[in-house]
Amino acid sequence: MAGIDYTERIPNNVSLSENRRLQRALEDWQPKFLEWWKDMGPLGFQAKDVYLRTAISVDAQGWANFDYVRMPDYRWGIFLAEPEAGRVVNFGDHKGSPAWQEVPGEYRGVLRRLIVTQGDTEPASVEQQQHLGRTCPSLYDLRNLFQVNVEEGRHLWAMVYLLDAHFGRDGREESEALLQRRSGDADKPRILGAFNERTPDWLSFFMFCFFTDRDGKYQLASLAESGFDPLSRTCRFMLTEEAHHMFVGESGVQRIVQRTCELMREHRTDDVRKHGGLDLATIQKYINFHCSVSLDLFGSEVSTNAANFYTMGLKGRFEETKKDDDHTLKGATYTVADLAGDRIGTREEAALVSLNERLRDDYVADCQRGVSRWNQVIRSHGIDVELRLPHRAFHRAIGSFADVKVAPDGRVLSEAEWDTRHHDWLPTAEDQVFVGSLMKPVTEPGRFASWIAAPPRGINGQPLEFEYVRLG
Ligand code: BYC
Repeated sequence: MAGIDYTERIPNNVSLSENRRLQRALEDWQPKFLEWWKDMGPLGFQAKDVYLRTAISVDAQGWANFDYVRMPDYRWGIFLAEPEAGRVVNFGDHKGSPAWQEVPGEYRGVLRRLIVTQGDTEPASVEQQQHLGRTCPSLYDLRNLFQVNVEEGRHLWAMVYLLDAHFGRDGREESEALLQRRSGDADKPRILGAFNERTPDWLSFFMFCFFTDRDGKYQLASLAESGFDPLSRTCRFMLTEEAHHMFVGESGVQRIVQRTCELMREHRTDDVRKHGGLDLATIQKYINFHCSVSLDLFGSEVSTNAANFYTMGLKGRFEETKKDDDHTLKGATYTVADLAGDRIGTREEAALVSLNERLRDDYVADCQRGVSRWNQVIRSHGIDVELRLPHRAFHRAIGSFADVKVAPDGRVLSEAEWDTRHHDWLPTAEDQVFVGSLMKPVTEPGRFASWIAAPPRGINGQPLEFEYVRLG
């Protein structure tokens, strides 16, 4: 079961050939996906050989195979984690009942919406990153970008499989619509805010992988707890791939910070811009932006949707089964951030409606661990600056703080104060032009752009000079 059948047109470990109807639906969708990939996937590199990993098994050990592949030939397919014998619904009103193998009729609409929302983010991120290959800081980074892109493509396949296998005609229509919406398009935008933002440069890309892919980790982990077993198994396997995306983000920013510190020491100045580096103040502004738009992805602090998803047994908490409580949360409370007059404080709320905020808390703690590792690099250079996560109420568009102006340190501001100060906290047009000016492609094997340090090691034991993408 763990092995993946690559002899079929659509690689899979779900015995697709035994379900002719589903096989036909997916084979009908496959050329449309490839059409979309050709239009919206990485621009200018479709015919190049890229050193990519492909899943060959869903076992924890040895699931990946590395080889040169042209991206349109990547074997996108359908991989579910192994079934767990006797799995039950672990939370909500159906706690203790056998996990569902088919969609419970009464939850069909809600479940479809959750799967479509998850699925929509995957092609969106590929669209957002479409232009980046042209300005890569190294072949190593170029390869990592493409690895992330093909895996987001596979995550789209994962959601399309669920829609086609379990939602009949509606599911097939949703699968088509996933290929029709476009990131940032005024008429047919992607569903969630962060996925309509631009990713114009590599600093944004690394920040996106650190902050926005990490939302992916927490959302997928909550969906992996689902009582709808096919969703749970799909998300469990997706999480193994998501880890690499966050590695790309965290290590990418870390290498930028390292290079910045080296330049600061060498030239005895904070202003490393004139020496071809990214100053820490600019890096902080990008943190503020990407963190705040990613915090929005968790939804409102108080949400009846979230309570319903939980009570229905469709979306759990992060590490639900490791928690030691009644897993129904009836009568329980949780502390949520709250605006009281001109200050931000906290208040107790029913735990069920606070589930988005709870997941956001888990997420913020995880982000903080990464930022602390960046700060260790700064400290190791003897530099007295700390990067910080902005306050959770800063620059929010969703939830309790959408209508207030708040500084990164959590102070509530007047509109006038915000107007005069926000340029200090968020990337300005000028900052973006400067960052853009550094984005010159570096494509000689083993070389890296002026603004980013080399990584400590290559991919899959290969040296840094390895030709990760064959451009010749
Ligand atoms: N932008 O009660 P509310 C990933 C809507 S990332 C626009 O506040 P709820 C990845 C909401 O849809 C993970 N709209 O929130 C990363 C609702 O609309 P309706 C993606 C938003 O429903 C990088 C209304 O506001 N996965 O995988 O509790 C690269 C009120 O909703 C936003 C998921 O998100 C927003 N930011 O929670 C590639 C998991 N926030 O229904 C991939 C599935 C809220 O009134 N989704 N709204 O029309 C969910 O669990 C939930 O839909 C959300 C929102 C957590 C997103």
